[in-house]
Amino acid sequence: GGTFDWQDPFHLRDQLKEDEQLIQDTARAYAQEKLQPRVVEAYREEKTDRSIFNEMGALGLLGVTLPEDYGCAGASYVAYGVVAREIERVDSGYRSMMSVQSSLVMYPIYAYGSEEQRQKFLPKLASGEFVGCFGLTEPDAGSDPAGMRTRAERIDGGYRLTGSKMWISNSPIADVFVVWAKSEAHDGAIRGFVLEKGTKGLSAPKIGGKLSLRASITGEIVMDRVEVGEDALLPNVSGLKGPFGCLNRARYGIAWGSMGAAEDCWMRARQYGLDREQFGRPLAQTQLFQKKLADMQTEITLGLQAALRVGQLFDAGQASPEMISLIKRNNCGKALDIARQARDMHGGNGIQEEYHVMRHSQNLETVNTYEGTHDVHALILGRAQTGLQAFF
Ligand code: TGC
Ligand code: FAD
Repeated sequence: GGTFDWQDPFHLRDQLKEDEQLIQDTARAYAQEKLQPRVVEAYREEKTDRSIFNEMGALGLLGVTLPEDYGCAGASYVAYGVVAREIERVDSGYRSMMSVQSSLVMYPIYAYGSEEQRQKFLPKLASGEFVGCFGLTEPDAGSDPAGMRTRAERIDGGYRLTGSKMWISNSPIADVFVVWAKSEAHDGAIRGFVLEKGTKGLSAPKIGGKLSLRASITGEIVMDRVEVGEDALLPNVSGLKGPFGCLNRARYGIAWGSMGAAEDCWMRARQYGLDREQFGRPLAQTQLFQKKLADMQTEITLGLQAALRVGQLFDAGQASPEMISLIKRNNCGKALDIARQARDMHGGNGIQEEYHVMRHSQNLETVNTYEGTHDVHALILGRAQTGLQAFF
């Protein structure tokens, strides 16, 4: 007969390869020892610590799937997933910082960029010397990025970009901006451009007042006739499949990461139930409490196993966007439910910062919305099984 480990019912750890286990250990130790002690204050004060990029870079956690030629670890997509899980166990905002840099900035420069662009940007993004951001969403184009207004006009020797991007993770502290625009020189096709901080007309004001993801800075990207050379264009992709190719990777990582946040809530709710007595017994000795713990354990176990399966298919070159929509949607939705339950199970203490569960719950509201909302992923899955487009 098999043994039952209540924390890891399907022995997920044993399903990882040895190097993936080592990367998990590195990420876990870093997250618990270096990120956990500062998250409460960072969240309360809405402060993003720039040095986190340098720290993650030094450990090889940025762009972990990209080749060693560019200063990266050359690891698997499964390894990328476990890194996301360990970082987000502390805070979704910290995972956001990592996943934007890795999947939305380094990946497109690697996959769609010229060799010069790769050499110029990737090693510095890998080490954390540069911070990157990804501008797709606009004030009037969120779920429907095809409706973007940002445009690139042809000028002598390059392009002039005009438009604004909204809700951009890392933008106020970014050195490198991967932005998507409709390019007049390419029949209006959506093309990617790599902009650099300090270019005339480029600014990135912070968006304040967020009640979610407060440890991760978010801003706009304003492009007021920003002039760049031909070398700013990402030469090797055209159309929405450019940004979507990046989103596939980030969404996949979020499917793992959201489970990390859920696990933290589950573990904390269990411990709280063991420690807290009401009516002469631990809360954990009541049927309702145990049912909630069983539901959490079940959803997390299934969600992680599904993420691992898609990761293995990713590494075999066989993952499809619909598989990723399925796990992004399910795992974010389930993680949000679990965090809200864990908050409830803590009673009044659950609203306090030192118990962490309400911060996770607030964060997961964003995670459920960005990278394609819960409902947008339902429509992607609905289209795939009916052949009918229900977006409009
Ligand atoms: P549609 O007609 O479906 O497709 C247009 C073209 O794109 C191709 N494509 C994909 N390619 C690769 N991977 C995918 N997942 C793809 N999905 C579509 C498609 O083949 C087609 O190519 P072509 O060559 O035939 O032109 O496009 P649509 O306009 O109908 O799109 C519909 C919809 C709703 C699915 C899509 O627009 C969507 O996913 N909307 C959600 C937008 C979104 O996810 N935004 C994310 C912004 S970035 C972000 O949130 C970062 S937060 C990260 C953090 O901080 O951690
Ligand atoms: P909308 O598209 O206006 O959606 C509003 C509601 O309408 C949702 O419930 C949605 O599901 C629903 N809806 C939309 N269309 C349909 C439909 N056809 N049928 C039924 N319901 C529909 N973007 C970037 O480009 N880069 C980033 O780094 C980035 N970081 C972010 C960080 C944070 C903290 C946040 C909050 C967002 C970030 N985003 C980023 C933007 C994010 O991707 C968008 O918020 C998201 O795609 C949703 O777009 P929207 O906010 O315009 O909502």
